[in-house]
Amino acid sequence: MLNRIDLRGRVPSATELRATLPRAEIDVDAALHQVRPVVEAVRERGVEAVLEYTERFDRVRPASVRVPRAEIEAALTTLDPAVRAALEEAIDRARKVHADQRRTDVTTTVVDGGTVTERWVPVERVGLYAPGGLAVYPSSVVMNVVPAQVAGVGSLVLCSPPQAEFGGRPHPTTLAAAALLGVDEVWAVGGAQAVALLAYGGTDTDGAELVPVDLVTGPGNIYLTAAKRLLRGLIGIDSEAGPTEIAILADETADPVHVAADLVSQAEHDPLAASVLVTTSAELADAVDEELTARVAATKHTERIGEALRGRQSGTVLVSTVEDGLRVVDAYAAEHLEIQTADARAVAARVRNAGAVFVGPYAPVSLGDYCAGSNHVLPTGGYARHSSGLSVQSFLRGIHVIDYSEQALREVAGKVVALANAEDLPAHGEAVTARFPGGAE
Ligand code: HSO
Ligand code: ZN
Repeated sequence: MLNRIDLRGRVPSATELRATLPRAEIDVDAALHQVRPVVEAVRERGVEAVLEYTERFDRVRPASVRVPRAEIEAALTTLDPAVRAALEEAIDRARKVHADQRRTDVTTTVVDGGTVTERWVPVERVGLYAPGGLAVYPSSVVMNVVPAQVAGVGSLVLCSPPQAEFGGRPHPTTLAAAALLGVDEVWAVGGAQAVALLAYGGTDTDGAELVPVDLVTGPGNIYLTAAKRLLRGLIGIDSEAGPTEIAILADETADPVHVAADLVSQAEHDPLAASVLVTTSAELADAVDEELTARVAATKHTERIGEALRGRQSGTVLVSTVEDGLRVVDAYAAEHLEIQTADARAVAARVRNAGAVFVGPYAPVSLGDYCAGSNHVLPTGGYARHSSGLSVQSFLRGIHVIDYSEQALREVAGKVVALANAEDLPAHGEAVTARFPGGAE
């Protein structure tokens, strides 16, 4: 089922590997010209334009875009108790992990009387996006809201596309997740319109105001991503999200049933999702292929999973050693990387590039998608080479606070003047010497 690339005997350089390894080609720039008029229209005409595009793209025209608070609360009454318990567990675990990861302010005494403090300050107002589309993503509400709340973000607004079958409101499970998290501002708007509305603000049909946000986070389709790219600067954004990816580094000790089940699980998201197996064992690769055929036929979303697994973005890479496998997965820089080898912990510790690493046979990616406590908004498309997933840090800014006494400045005045003159910026030096009319020394 999976395309095979045989790199046994010779592992190419990282640059060559990047060109060889399977990856979906997502051309965000190509979507920009479709998104630009949408963003412009929302800037000029606000909610009126939002409703026009909602009607066109979501095939529904809600009476208002803001979801009344009572409706958010009401979503809890129809929520399946087992799903409620699971969401609560997911929230608790995510809070526990993210709370431990909040940075604390650090003050460094550089010299007597001279300190620099890094103060971590939360972004004031944040727009979080939870996609609709092929699946419903209440878990993504959790993964966006929890780190923002732990960071101390004062004002949160959630956007999610309206669903025709729910009267133009976001999916009730998405609303229920918002209620459980204490988010009371939800707007039923999706795609590029959502990002534009969050960036520019707007007034709803009933007069409710959407106050513009400072930062937008959360995954979405290519149009949402294009809108984020267009509006970046006016607003901050998290890393751009492409189709989801799983890579598994496995040796002959891996169980082909686990490997196949995990490859299928992420292929379930999208026909463009990538499932990549990197293995030292041709026997395992064969067994996984066989298992995939049976699993894909037996599971619910056969069609899109089959498309994802057969797509050029998915495949099996054969390597001679786990060492070579590590070079391959580092070059690929997967959103999710599972290590299913002997001594998985030691192998995992050597990984350099991945959005998240799942260690050993009992840490499947779907655990991380919901209930590990880790965040599931992760860098895709090789972005793991330079970016991290969503975290408390994504919602904080580090402000350096410089506090020097007269004496501390006096001691270093000559050095500032020397550097200022070296850059031919003498007024910089004069800003220091002006404070010491009798001379600094
Ligand atoms: N695997 C997705 C997250 C997700 N899975 C949400 C299920 N629901 C991207 O990390
Ligand atoms: Zn998933």
